[in-house]
Amino acid sequence: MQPSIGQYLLSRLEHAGVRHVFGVPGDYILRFYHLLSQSPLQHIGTTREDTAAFAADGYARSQGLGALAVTYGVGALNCVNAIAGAHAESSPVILISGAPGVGEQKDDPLLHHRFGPYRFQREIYERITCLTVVLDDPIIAFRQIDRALSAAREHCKPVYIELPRDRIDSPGHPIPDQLTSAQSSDPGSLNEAVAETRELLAQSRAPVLIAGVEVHRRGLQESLLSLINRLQLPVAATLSGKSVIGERHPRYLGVYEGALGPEHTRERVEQADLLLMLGVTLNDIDLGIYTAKLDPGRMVRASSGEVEIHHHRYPRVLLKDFMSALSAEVAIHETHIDPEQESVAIPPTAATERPVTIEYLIARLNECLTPEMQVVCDTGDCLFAAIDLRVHEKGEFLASAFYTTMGFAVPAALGAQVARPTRRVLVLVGDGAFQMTGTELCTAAALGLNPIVVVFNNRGYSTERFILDGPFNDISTWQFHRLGELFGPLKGYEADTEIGFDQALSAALMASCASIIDVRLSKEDPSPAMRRLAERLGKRI
Ligand SMILES: Cc1ncc(C[n+]2csc(CCOP(=O)(O)OP(=O)(O)O)c2C)c(N)n1
Ligand SMILES: [Mg+2]
Repeated sequence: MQPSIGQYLLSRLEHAGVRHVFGVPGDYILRFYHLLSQSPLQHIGTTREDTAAFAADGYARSQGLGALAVTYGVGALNCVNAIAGAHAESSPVILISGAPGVGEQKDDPLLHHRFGPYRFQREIYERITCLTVVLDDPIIAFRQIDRALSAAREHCKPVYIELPRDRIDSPGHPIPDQLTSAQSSDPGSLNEAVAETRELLAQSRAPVLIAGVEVHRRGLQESLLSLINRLQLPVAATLSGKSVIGERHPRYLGVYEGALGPEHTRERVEQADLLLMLGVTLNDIDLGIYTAKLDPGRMVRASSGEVEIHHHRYPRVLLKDFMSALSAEVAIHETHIDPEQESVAIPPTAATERPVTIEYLIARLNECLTPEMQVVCDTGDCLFAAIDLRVHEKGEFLASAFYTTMGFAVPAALGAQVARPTRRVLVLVGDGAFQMTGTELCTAAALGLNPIVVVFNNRGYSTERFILDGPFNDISTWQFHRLGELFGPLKGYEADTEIGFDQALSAALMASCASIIDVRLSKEDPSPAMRRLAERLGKRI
């Protein structure tokens, strides 16, 4: 017997490596949830749909593809911000939305959750996904599912699958695979781009490689490492690409973010006579609000299917092909061997009874990070402070570093840890961002996961305060350390002093359950990058 459309969708998700589906049920998607409960996939219930989408995004960034299932209108529209973020940040999330049945829609009735013509929801998602499909025709539904899943993977973008409820149990029709073959490089273009880059590298006396977020999304970290080892180049990362290379690698220079990033990284990058930029997106955050001084005349930039060298372009060159061809063809160039140890040593930090500061907090976290830990960071000063965090070789740093939506970290950490339960997750989040989506910590606690949530509590929206202050930046005070009383197995700590923070962090590291540390920071204690950012943005608005 042919599988139903719902069964086929679940089996293709499983085949693509998806083991969990996040979301909140509703009557338009309930039949799909029933099938889900009978399948090998596990449903992870969340408190809201946007957190389900952030969790699926964290899951996708950790293991290649993430999925959520929600109801029509109220559920799907709740996900718009998070899916737009996945689109902006290139994360392959499969959004499955239930819908009124094809038969129910026939006379255009006013069914609950309707907010306009039934096609509107799909039209909204057409703008923020790489493909939308409505599975209303059993003849082509299986092919539509195959196309959607492969588009998400190929473009590293979210896709939207609408499932009318009277089609969930309809048998579909297997159609011979007619998928268009995956994108490929143009051999002539690739060869010329590699040859010119090789030539430039041979002439260069002080080249620097900048690695960006696309290297992570395309799973090219190993290829990057072999290229660096072969070329012996010093390497910086952009903020959105942070941790594409282990941040304790001897050739790592740190995060380059123009005038906002560390000075020693800025100097090395801006004094380079050749910049090899791989998978870098030129957004305002990564360019340090356009304080970056990157001369196109010294640049080779490979990303988004093309290579740009100085002021000319080689079209149809995929990043992965360019990196492997370069690695295979380039000779190790002696002048690139830099005897100086690039990585910044992390001095041990002695605790005192002084009030805890962001600088202290980051220094201490640097000492405690292990290769098994990954860091998930929210938007706010924690993101800028994290520039100085050094994630280990196999660790990872996940953040909404370009789209910069608040509320990303706690749910994305849930998704990341569900995807890789052996990794301990350290969550960095501001008090304001925690108030948006921190409720999802109850889901992590209930699942027996053990994230350590560090709340940068500066009593309000400090990022905004530093740009333009007013009473609108104040928020209500929460007793973060008491959330365990509500959320179940969750240990809470408060820390005002350096010693207090050390004790809380040690206890959290020892605990087998989830922990939250409420770190009371002064309102006047911005990270160095935040101070520089606020100066820039303050002038603009
Ligand atoms: C969803 C969303 N709403 C609003 C903003 C604008 N915004 C950027 S940072 C910020 C303040 C964040 O406050 P908090 O989480 O406490 O971090 P802090 O800036 O205090 O370190 C705001 C409101 C945003 N980035 N995302
Ligand atoms: Mg705050």
